[in-house]
Amino acid sequence: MSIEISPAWWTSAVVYQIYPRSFADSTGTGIGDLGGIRGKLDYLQQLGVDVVWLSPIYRSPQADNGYDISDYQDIDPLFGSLEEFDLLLAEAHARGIKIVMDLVVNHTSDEHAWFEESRSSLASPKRDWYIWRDGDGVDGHEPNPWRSMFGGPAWQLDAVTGQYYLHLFAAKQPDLNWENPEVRVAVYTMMNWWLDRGVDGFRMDVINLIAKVQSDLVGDSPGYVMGDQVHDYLQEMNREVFAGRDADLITVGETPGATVDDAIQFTSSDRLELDMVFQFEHVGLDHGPRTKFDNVPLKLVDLKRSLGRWQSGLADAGWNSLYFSNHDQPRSVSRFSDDGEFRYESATMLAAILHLHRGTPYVYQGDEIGMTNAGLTTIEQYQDIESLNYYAEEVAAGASPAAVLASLAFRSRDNARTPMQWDATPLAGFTTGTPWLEITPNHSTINVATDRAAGPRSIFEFYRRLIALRHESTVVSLGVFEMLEAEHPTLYAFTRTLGEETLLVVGNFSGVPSELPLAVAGELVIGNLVIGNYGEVPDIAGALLPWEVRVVRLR
Ligand code: TEU
Repeated sequence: MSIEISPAWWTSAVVYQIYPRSFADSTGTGIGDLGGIRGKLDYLQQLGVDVVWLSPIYRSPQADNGYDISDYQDIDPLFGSLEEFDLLLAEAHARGIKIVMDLVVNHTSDEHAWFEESRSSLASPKRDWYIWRDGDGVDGHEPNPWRSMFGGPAWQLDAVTGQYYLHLFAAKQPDLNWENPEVRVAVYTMMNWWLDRGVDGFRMDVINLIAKVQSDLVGDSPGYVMGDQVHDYLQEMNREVFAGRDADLITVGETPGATVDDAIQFTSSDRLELDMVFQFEHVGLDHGPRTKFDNVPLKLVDLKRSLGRWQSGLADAGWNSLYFSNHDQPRSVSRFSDDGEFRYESATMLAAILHLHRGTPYVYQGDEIGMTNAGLTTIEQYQDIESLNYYAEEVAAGASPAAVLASLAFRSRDNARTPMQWDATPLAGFTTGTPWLEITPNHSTINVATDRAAGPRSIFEFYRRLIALRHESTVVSLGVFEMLEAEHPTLYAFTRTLGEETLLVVGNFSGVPSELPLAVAGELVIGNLVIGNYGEVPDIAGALLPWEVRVVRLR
């Protein structure tokens, strides 16, 4: 007798990421807030998303826009209060939208009470909650040569005790010591507190970095930090936090550097760790060898090879999360396609390609109206700590400011963090105050109101249809993925098959018509159009038009 196991709900769900400080400001501070989000719940319901992931809203000195938390069990006054959060949760739930919190537990803020206690003396009961070492007496005296992801050494000398603490990110983000069971209990207790309050899951910031390779913490080994204990910790977390209520939750781990094999371990359902992870391979393909700011052109065959490997690697063994953008990445329409003449076609083609892979798609706020990179030209316009540190380091090392600014204009995280463009009015309907980061001037034409009035050329409407398609169609949520034409330089083509049903998806990653290989062309003629960004095209067999995408049902 075979037992039917029904697929997890998040296989047919779509997640929408909100970067709260840039979404909607209800108080005129120039910074988005919870009231602003509440005011846009109808908008999100119209789009049809199932889950909203909120980037951090906890109390924080905001050294890294909230990814530096000083109190895990409070809301930063910039964004509102716990009472307001409860309202948001209730109003989202009433619309069938789940709320996922960002869980940042690789590190805290240096202003968290735990760290203040830890740094106070060698004998502090919380000394061992963070990672303290003596200097090694050579070079810069840091315990080892690890570099912070935001530039400079990953170790900060603390005058109080003369020891160094580890910070993989900014000096204001000291790393917690997960080896210490008290730390783990404190984190699990906090997570349970949020779940008891009604939240529906967690997006876990750099969760693969919590387990340091202890032998690397001394000496000068290159030390990429993903110790095997990470799996023990996540299984323990699962037992202590998710057990008994995991069927309704969603957990996604952010795992820079994770391989397909790592991801299988994190997401295979029998291991009881995470539902899915954000892998980074495909968003590193256009990085130069030295830093992510060395921009190299992306080859479509590389993107297909990478995403194709993840599709086949996790097919029966795990689950993918699907993303082209988030608050750390450039805007996808500017990065991968044409954000000018063919912006509508580009944005919708990218969306269709992404959403029709097997996995859970993530929509980053503004992508659903085709928002573009920011176009910043002076360093004074930037706010992001990573961008500012990079600029200072490079210019100090002799680079030309103009060249560094050109790299930032393409790659900086601020490209995705500009305020949401709601309408064409001077402050884009985002705020009545002074926006914390400049509003992109193109908001006069690229905004929600204009897009939604665009009838058949509304990007929002295209997203809405893609999301609805995932809800209605099990071939979209569960179908087997097969890449076609892997070596074709401009076409991205694949099928999804479940039982008797097959969908064919073909996108043109170029601004000129792409001739179709015969096999694909023949199939396109036979199939019925499910969704496309040029409407019903008469010349369906010949070529794909610039940035065109067609999805057809073959059987
Ligand atoms: O990001 C971790 C990460 O590895 C990168 O994406 C990082 O943001 C950076 O771009 C490296 O060049 C997470 C958060 O998403 C990010 O916003 C935080 O700054 C970071 O962790 C620290 O919490």
